[in-house]
Order: sequence, then C-alpha cells, then structure tokens
Amino acid sequence: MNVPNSRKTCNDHFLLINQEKWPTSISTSVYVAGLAYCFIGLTIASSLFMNALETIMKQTRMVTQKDPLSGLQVARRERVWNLAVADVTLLALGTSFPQISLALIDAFKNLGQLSDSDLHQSQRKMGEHGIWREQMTGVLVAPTPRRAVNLDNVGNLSVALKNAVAIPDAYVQPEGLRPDVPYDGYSEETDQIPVVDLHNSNTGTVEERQRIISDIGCACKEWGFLQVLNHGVPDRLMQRLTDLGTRFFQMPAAEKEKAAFGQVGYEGRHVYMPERVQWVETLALVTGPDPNLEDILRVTCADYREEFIATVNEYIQEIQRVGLVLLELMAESLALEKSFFSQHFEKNSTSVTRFNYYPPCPLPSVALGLFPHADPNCITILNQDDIGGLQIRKDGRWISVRPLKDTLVVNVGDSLQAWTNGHFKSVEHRAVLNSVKPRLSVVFFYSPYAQAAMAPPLKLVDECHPLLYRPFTWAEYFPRMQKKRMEGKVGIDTFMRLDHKEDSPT
Ligand SMILES: O=C(O)CCC(=O)C(=O)O
Repeated sequence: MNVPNSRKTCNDHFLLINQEKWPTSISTSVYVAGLAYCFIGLTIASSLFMNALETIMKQTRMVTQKDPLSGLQVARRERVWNLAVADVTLLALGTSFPQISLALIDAFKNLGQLSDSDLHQSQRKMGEHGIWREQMTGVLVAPTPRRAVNLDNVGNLSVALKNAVAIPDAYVQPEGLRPDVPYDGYSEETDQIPVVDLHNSNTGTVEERQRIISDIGCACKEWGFLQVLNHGVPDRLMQRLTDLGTRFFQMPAAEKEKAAFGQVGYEGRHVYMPERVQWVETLALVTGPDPNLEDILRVTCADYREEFIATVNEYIQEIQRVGLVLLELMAESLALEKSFFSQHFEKNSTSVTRFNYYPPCPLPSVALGLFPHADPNCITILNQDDIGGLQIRKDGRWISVRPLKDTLVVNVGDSLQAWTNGHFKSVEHRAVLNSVKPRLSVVFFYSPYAQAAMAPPLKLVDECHPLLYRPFTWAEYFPRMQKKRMEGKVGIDTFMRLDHKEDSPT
C-alpha cells in the first residue's frame, strides 16, 4: 500500500484501510475471529471476575463451642460467606431498596449463615424503618481470630472480636433492653443531675452547712443520685486505685482466674439469667466486716500485690469516712438525729468493694455492661475513670451520667429507700458500653452491721406517708434479694413492703 505523502494523519490511514476492497472470505474470517476473540476474552474475564468474587465472598469465620473435655468455650474456624461484603451490599441496597435487601438476606438464610432470630430482627427493623446499621451488622459474622482462646471470658472475647461486626447471641440483649442512649449521649437532663460540693460540710457557716444538707436531701428524694465534689479523698489515691484496678484486668485471663472464688473475687462472665450475659469483668472484694482482699489476691498479681492491697485498704478508710459524712447529712435532711443512720455503720459495717471493668464491645448498641438494677444496700459510692457509661433512669428515661473529674458518684440503695419509708428513692441504673476504650469503675456498696434493724422512724410516717416497709436487717434481706438482683427496681418491694402479697413477714 502506497503512502501518498508524509502529512497523512491517523484518521486518513484508518479511512484508507476501510476503503480497501477485501475478498468476502477474508472479511468473514476477520469478523469471526474478532467475535471469537471477544467471546473468549469475555469468558476469561467473567471467569476471573467470578473467581475473584467467590474469593472475596468466602472466608472462614469463628464459631465458639463448648469443649466437652475441659468444659471451656473454644473457637474453631468454619468456611462461610463473607457477610461483611454482604453487609456493604445490603447497606447500599437497603437504604434505597429494602425489598432487595430482604431478598438477599433470605438468600443468606438459605445458605444457612444467619440464625432465625437474627433474621427476624433485621427484617422487621428493615421493614419498619429501612436499614439501621448496627442492627444489620448484628447479623453478620466476625473476622477469624488467630488462635483458640477461652471466649467465656469477656476480656478475651473483646480482644478476639476487635473490629468485628457481630457478638455471640448471649450478649445480644432483647430489643426492649438495648441501650437507646449511647454511653456519651449527654442531654439536658445530664446537666440537671445534682452536684453537691462538700467543702463546707464541716467547716462552713451554719447557712452553708444547711444549704448542703438541703441539696443532699433534694437529690436523694428526687433523684436518688448525686455527684459529690471536695469529698476529701485525695485525687492521687483515687487515681492509684483505678490504675491498679486497670492493671489487674489487663493481665491474662489465667492470671485473673486465680482470684476467682465463686461469689467473690474475679468473674469474667456474668450470667444473671439463662442466655443473657453482661459485658463486664469484675473483682468483688468483701471490705467489711471481714475483709478478704489478701485471700483473694493471694496467688495472683505477684508484682504489685502489696501495693494493691495497701491502696485498697487506704481507699476504704477514706471512702468509709465519706460514707459516714453523707449518712449524717442525709439524716439531717430528714430532720432526724445526725447519727440516726451512721451509728449503725460505725462498727462492723457491711461493705463490698467491686472493680467493674468494661472492655470495648464491637456492638455497644445491642449489649449491656450491667443490666438495669437498683442497688440493694443503703448507699453506693462510685469512683470512675473519665470514659463514661453509667446511666440512670428518671421518669422512665435513661440519662447518661457525665464523669466529672475528682468527683464521687453517690446513689441511694433499696435498703435506704425502705429505711426512710420511701422518702428517699433508690435509683435504677445500668452500665452501657463503647467500642473503643475500656472503662473502669470502683464501687463501694455500704450497709450497716448485719443485725442492725432498719426500721422507718416514726417521724417519717404520717397521713401522707403511711408506713410502707417492715423493719428488716441486712442479714435477712441480702440473701433474699440476690435472686432478684439485676431485674430492675423490684427487690425491696417484693421482700419488705407491707402491702406486698406474695411475701408477707413470716
Ligand atoms: O460501673 C458503673 O458505672 C455502674 C456500677 C454498678 O451499677 C454496680 O456495680 O452495681
């Protein structure tokens, strides 16, 4: 073929070729070859695509099972569809086309990858409101942990499920119990929670002291809850206590288990009702009247045992002092003798100090650190780090408590509600979780000596306030309420209320 001149452009060449008159047989062959090439290309491309898709869509997942020999929960791998990919697909589709997502979920169900209850939850939610992300991810599987660990331990589980998109069913709470307010969902009500400065409780003028008494009284009657500032417990001590507590929970599970003694000591899995587990690890120490701290820590935390014991003991001295001051102010707020309550705490008071450690939870909107409950004891004093997660219920609404630096959180327990003939209210509360940071609280549960009669004083009984509760002792109430614990605010009314039918005094 002649090239007419060097100024011809590419387009000119193209036109020249097209204008050639080829024999029909050659043209046909070229067309057929072209088509075949396209077909083969497409087939190879689509097969590569399908293979890639299958690789992406299939993965192993972790399945936990009870090991029949050791009785421990162990993990094994299972090959499944990668539902994390499906998650994105479903999320994208579901936002605009819930029906398509429902169909896809059904497809996954047929592949046997989703449980019926998960499906029910997600389908219903999607049907009603479109896709809610956490609800969806709740039905999807977790990445594979590298080695089998005891996943009955919440600390281990939290590590194994880091960045996971699902948690074991036992931790997924029924819909009505799931936290509707996130751990840091502070609201206007948060800022109304009473904060009382104790600075002038001993040294201030009569008016200043009277003001504190009245603030405490209002807080206990209206909220059953307050935060106290300038309580006199050294900040350093509070910090040392939370640091040592954190150090304890960050030890390997096997080391922590050495402090497990049934009802007291370490617990890495809190099952209060069948199939409902709280996402928390605890270290419960009897701190009065017969402290068991040394026994509990006898064979663990070798490197810092002495320091831990000394710090807890120092803290208990301080916190008991604060407790007595509060009990006096509370009595005065009800126009009772200053020592009306506190005299029963001065010797042999009953107390438990519990470290609660809430490891990060990948699905904080469906799990709970502690179920809603009211404390059975008289007063509870809580020292927490700055993460947040405590929520209280007031007028049926959950309110997030903002952690305030160097303050102590105080709440009225069921026993004090009964002892004050209902003038003070115990507060229902719970602990919610976050997915990033562990949280630690140290809780001091304070009650009088075991045989002290908690009888409402006559001054608190009148026409408007008929006698509600019979006198009782902590020794009598404590074992009975244990069965009721973690079932909201019901214990005291079931056992001690005079008009309660099932459980009248025997
Ligand atoms: O850790 C918290 O914020 C709540 C603790 C609590 O309610 C409890 O230990 O009973």
